[in-house]
Amino acid sequence: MSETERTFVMVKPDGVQRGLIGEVVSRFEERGLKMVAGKFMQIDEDLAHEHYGEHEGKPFFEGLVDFITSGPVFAMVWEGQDATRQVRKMMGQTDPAESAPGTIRGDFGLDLGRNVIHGSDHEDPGANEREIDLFFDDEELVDYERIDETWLYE
Ligand code: DAT
Ligand code: MG
Repeated sequence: MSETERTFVMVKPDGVQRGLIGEVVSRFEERGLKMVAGKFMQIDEDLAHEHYGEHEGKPFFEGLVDFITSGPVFAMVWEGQDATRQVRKMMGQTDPAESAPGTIRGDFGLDLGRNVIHGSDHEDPGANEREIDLFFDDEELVDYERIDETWLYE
C-alpha cells in the first residue's frame, strides 16, 4: 500500500488571475486529500530561481521566472496516500495541450507557458520535501484529522 505523504502545490499567477484558486482547491478536497498549509503570496526573483533551479540555463528559464514572479500565487501543502503522484495525475501533462480533459491543465489551459498549477515532481525523490521547506516554515504546517478520514482509507 502507498504511504501517506505531503506534497507541494501552487496555483500559479495565471490561475490566480483567472479566479481558479477555489476550483483547484475543491478538486483536491473532494478527492480526499487534506490541506495542511496554504499561503497567498508573491514570489520574488531569488525564490523563483531557487524553486526552478533545475531549469536554469534552458531557453524558457527567464520567461518562466518572469511569469512566476508576475503576480500572486497560492502555495499549498496537501497530504494523503500517494499524494505527490496523485496530484500530478490530477494536474495533467506539463503542456495543457497534451493534457487529458478532466485534468486541471486539460480543463483550464491551452498554452505550455500558462499551465495554471505547479505540483512537486513525483519522479524526483525528495522534490516534495525540498519544495515544502522552500515555501513553508515548520510551524506553518498544521497536523489535524479530517472528519472523513475513516471513510477515505480502509
Ligand atoms: P511541470 O510544471 O509539469 O513539473 P517542468 O518542471 O518540466 O514541468 O517545467 C516547469 C515549468 O516550466 C512548466 O510548468 C512550464 C515551463 N516549461 C517547461 N518546459 C517548457 C518549454 N519547453 N517551453 C516553455 N516553458 C516550459
Ligand atoms: Mg516540474
